[in-house]
Amino acid sequence: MSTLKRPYGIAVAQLGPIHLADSRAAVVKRLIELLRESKSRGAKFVVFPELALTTFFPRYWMTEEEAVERFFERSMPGPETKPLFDLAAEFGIGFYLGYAELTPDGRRFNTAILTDEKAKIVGRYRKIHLPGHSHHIETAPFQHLEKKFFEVGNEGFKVWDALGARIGMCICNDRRWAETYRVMGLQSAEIVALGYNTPSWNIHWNEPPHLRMFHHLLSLQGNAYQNGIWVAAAAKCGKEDGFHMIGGSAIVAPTGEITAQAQSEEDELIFTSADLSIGETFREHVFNFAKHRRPEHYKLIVERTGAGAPLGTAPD
Ligand code: CDV
Repeated sequence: MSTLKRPYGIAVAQLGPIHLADSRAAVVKRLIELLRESKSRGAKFVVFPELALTTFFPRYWMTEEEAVERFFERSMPGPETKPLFDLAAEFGIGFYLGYAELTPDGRRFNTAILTDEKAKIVGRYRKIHLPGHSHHIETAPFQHLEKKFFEVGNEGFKVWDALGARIGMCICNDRRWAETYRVMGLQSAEIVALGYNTPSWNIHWNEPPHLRMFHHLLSLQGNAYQNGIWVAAAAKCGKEDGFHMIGGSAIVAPTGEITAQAQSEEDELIFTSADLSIGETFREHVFNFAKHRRPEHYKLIVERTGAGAPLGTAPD
């Protein structure tokens, strides 16, 4: 018998590389394999990566029309993804799945969905912190064209009562911003799910490569602790047609401790039998928001975007 107060099986399904030549059907087969393993481990919820159905295409310069034709989904589920939904419904497992969304009126978002036990889509998140640029950088070894191919998400950071927990979603670069988690923490999030594609080289500055993994884990761990939440983060990683991305998929407890971490840069399932009550303890004590937060002193957070002049004056 479990000694956990609120046991909850969380799986993270890391994906190894998806090459340009790989078909959607082949990728969905891999997702299904990972879903089967999630079932055998006892997961209630499995997290797949950002843009999980294709290669990380924002690295390539192309027109928006070409990108839409090759990499965007017009419906979810679509004919290729339906087998994943069917099996998830049979298993009674919910999932987070990232993909490039084309809306019926032609808008483009970097999106993740949340499904319930019947594989019904109950939540949608459209990426807000879009990194990169929209112009062609001739000198770079690859591009990061999220600002060209996607609009900034227009639905905010939300939390859903689903799958027996309060679940929030964000995508990749969002995980580096404290605001992402706090907005969900203020909606009593218990689990935050996210997928990512993080190139191991930064095309904008000469960042030492080892910092990529350090900052990834630091962001997950610090924000899990400061909000009393479980964070489940799924990478797409390894070398996609020669372009390397970091692995390090992880599940982090509200203590800030890593409870599971991927070892490879291939398809790999990691799992934690989480106790959701650990988060309750943190939210009742050190991070009891209602008791200790002082929003009257946080106004700059919503009034300013970039850093500006200091407010300090000499005391009377
Ligand atoms: N897909 C991403 O959002 N990647 C960014 C890279 C560009 C730094 C990330 O934050 O991992």
